[in-house]
Amino acid sequence: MKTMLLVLAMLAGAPAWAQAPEWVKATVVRSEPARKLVTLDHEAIKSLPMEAMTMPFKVKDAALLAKVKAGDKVRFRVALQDGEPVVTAIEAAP
Ligand SMILES: [Cu+2]
Repeated sequence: MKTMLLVLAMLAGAPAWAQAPEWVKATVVRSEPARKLVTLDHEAIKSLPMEAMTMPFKVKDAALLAKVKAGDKVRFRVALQDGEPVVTAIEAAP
């Protein structure tokens, strides 16, 4: 029982990014792995929320940008970290 309560307490305290956020469609405008930045022309992001726009995003890891380049149609996941949107996943649109 103690273990169960501990698990529940951990789940309740889990940060927002632990819940898989939605995939959002976008077109890559500029990819800058050296700066851990990617500029995306993105659709509306319900989870933030944010309307469709073109803007630069920080990426969690520069390696995420290894397979994307300007002009690519992609889908990505974004989460708030310290109140700032950060791309946590990005891949070619299916
Ligand atoms: Cu935006």
